[in-house]
Amino acid sequence: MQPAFAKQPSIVLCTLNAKYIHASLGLRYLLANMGDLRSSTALREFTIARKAQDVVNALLATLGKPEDGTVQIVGLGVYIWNVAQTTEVLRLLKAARPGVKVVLGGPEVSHEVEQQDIIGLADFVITGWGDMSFPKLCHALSQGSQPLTKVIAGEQPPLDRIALPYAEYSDADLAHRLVYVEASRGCPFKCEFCLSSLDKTAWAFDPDRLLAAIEGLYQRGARNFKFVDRTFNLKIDASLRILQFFLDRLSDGLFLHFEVVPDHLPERLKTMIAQFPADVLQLEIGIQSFNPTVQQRISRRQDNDRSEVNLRWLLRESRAHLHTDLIFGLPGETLESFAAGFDRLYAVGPHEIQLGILKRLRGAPIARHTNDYAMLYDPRPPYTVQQTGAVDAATLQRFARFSRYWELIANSGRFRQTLSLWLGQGPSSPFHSFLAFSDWFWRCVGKTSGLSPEALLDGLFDYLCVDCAMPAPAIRQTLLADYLASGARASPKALRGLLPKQHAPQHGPKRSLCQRQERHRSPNQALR
Ligand code: B12
Ligand code: SF4
Repeated sequence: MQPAFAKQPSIVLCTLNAKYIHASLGLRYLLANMGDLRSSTALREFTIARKAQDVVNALLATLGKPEDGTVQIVGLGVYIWNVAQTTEVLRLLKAARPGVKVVLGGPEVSHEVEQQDIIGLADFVITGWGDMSFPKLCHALSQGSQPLTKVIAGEQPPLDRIALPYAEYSDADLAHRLVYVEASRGCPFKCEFCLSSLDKTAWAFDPDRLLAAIEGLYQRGARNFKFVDRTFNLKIDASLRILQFFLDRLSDGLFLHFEVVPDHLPERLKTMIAQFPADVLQLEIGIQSFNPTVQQRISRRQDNDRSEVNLRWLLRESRAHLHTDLIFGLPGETLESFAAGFDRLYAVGPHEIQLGILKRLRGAPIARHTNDYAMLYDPRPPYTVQQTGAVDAATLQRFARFSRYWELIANSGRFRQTLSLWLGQGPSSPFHSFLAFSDWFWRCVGKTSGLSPEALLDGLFDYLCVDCAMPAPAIRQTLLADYLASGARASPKALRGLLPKQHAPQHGPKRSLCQRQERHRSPNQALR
C-alpha cells in the first residue's frame, strides 16, 4: 500500500500505460523491492494520451525542489506503446532539471540499446529484470558512487528473493483497474516474433507465497485477475493449484484471464476448467499460424491437430470464453495460406479471433528472416510489417482494414446470428466472404474508426441484400435479432418500423470487461 511520505520523495517511478485500466505490474515490483528506500520512493502512472509537459510537471512536483546533497532519481518504464511519448517526457524533464538522474528500464530498452534516441538522453539503462538492480543502483547513486557503465544488465535472482508487488495495488486500483498477476516468468518456447523467446526457460513463483498474496487482494475486494504468464498451462500442478484456489472462492463478478498454449490440455486440467461457471474464465490462445512451414520457419512448435481437438473440447465442454490470436505477415505466409488457417480456425468457432499484423519487436529473433523473406517493417513503433516477399503493401493495408472490421463486426459479438447465416454458407470461404465485404465497405465509408453499431448494421444489410442478393426479409430479421440481443437502442435505417418502441437493452448494465463475453454466449457459443 502506498505509504504516507514522511518527507518529499527523492525517487519517482513513472510509466505511461496504454490506458488507465492497465496498472503497471513491473513498476510495482520495483517499488516493493526498494527496501529502506521505499519510504522515499513514489509511483506516478499516466496514460500515453497525457501531454508530455503535464507528466513532467507532475514529476517535478512530486520530487519538489532539490535539497543540497540529495540525489533525485526518476525511473521510467519503457515499452513499445510508450517509447515515443516517454522520449518526449525525458527530453522535457532533462531540460527543466538537468541534475535529475534518469534510469530507464523495460522490454523496449532492453535490446538494441545503441540504436535508440531515448537511451542517449538517459543517465542509465537497466536491461531485463529491474527488481533487484534498480534498488541497488538507487542506493549507489544516493551514496554518491558512480556505476562503471551506463547500460547495466538486470540481475535475475531466484524468484523467492523478489518481494511480491501485490500490496502496492491501491484500493482505487483494485476498484477500477485490471489487477495483473504473475505466477511465472519467462517462456521455454522459441517463437521468433516474440520477446519471450529469448528467455531460456520459465520460472515459477512459490505457489503458497503467491496464493497468500492473491488471497490478500481477494479479501480487499479484487475480483478481476489477469495473469501475465506467457504460458499458464506449462506446469499443470501449479495451474491446478491456482484454479482450485479460485474455484473455492467463486463469487459474483469473479473474472480470470489466462494465456494458454492450445496443444497442452491434460485430462486433469480439463476436469478443472470444466468446473468453472460461465463468465469467469477467459483463455487467450495464441494460434498465430496454422501453416506448418511457417511455424517451422519461425521456430514455433505447435501440434495443429491437437490444438484443434482441444479448442473443440473447450467449446463443447467448458464455459470458458476463448479469445484466439492469428498473426498475418509472417515470413513466407501468403494471403491464401493465411486464409486457409483463418478458415480452419473459424470452423472450430472460438468466441473471438483477434487478427494481428506482425511486428518486429526490438531484440526478437524474427529479424534474421528480414533479407531472405524481403520483410519491410515500419521503423517507428510498433514496427509493423508493411510488406513482405509474399504479400505486397496494398494487401497488407487491405488486411489491416479486414482486421479492424472483423473486430467491430465479429469479435464484438454484435452480429452473431447474421455471421452464421452469411459466412461459410456460399461458394466462398469465410475469409474470402468477409474480405469481399471489407473491400466493399471500405469503398463505401472510407474509414475504419468512428463507426457506430447502426452504421455497421446498415452496411451489412446493404451488402448482403444488394451485393450478395440474399433475401432482404430474412436478413432484416436476423439483423433485428442481433441488434436487440446486443442491447443497442438507436435506430438503424434497415430496421425502421421493426424495432419495438422504446426497446430496452436486454441486459442490465454489466462490467465492461464482460460485455463482449456475454454477447458471445449462446447454446453453441461460437463465432459461427
Ligand atoms: C500487460 C501487457 C500489455 C497491456 C498494456 C499494459 C500497460 N501497462 O499499459 C496491453 C494489453 C495493452 C498490451 C498491448 C500490447 N503489447 Co503487451 N504485454 C503485456 C504483458 C502481458 C505483461 C506486462 C507485465 O506486467 N509483465 C510483468 C512484469 C514483471 O514485467 P515487465 O513489465 O517486463 O517489467 C520488468 C522489466 O521490464 C523491468 N522494468 C519495467 N519497468 C522498468 C522501469 C525501470 C526504471 C527499470 C530499471 C526496470 C523496469 O523490471 C520489471 C521487473 O523485472 C507483456 C508480457 C509479459 N508477460 O511481460 C506484454 C508485452 C509487454 N507486450 C508486448 C507487445 C508487443 C504488445 C503489443 C504491441 C501487442 C500487439 N497488439 O501487437 C500491444 C501494444 C499496445 C499499444 N497500445 O500499442 C511485448 C513488449 C514489446 C516491447 N518492446 O515493449 C511484451 C513483452 C510481450 C512479448 N513477449 O512480446 N500489453
Ligand atoms: S509466443 Fe507464447 S509460447 Fe511463443 S515464445 Fe512467446 S510467450 Fe512463448
